[in-house]
Amino acid sequence: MQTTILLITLVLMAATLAVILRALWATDGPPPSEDAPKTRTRMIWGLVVFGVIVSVASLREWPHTSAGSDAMVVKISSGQWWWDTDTTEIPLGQQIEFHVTSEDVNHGLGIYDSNMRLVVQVQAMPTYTNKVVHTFDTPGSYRILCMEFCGIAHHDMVSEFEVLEGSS
Ligand SMILES: [Cu+2]
Repeated sequence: MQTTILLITLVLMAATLAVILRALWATDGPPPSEDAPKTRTRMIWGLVVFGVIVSVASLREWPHTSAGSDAMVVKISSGQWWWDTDTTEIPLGQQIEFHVTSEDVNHGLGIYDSNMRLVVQVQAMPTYTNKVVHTFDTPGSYRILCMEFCGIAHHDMVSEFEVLEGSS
């Protein structure tokens, strides 16, 4: 998936660069000053360097999508209007890779801590399994709420699990 996003971004960057080059080398308009070619070249290289820096900074492996080999997989399926998790106890400090899907319509998985602060979110989509990685560093009760209006009992899509110290 990351590779696909990277390739799409590079293609779009190339298209953007082509448009910029076309605009810079357009022959319409007032005659250019003598140092215009130098300025143009500097602008082009500046844009290329800027684009590469932005791409590298924003598209390298995202921490919430790359699980280590020792990550614990927790499967969560959903439907109108329920969540089904394959465990209700998650070990503290253990990297968790949530595999999230839906059996009917789109839902939004939101995991909230005991202060109702959102700590993880990902879309639950039919016929597709989204993955999101998180390591819980605070023990306690966590709630799963639906973040996308999915019908009359959307507000009832609530589930809970515990993050426990010393369990595995
Ligand atoms: Cu919902």
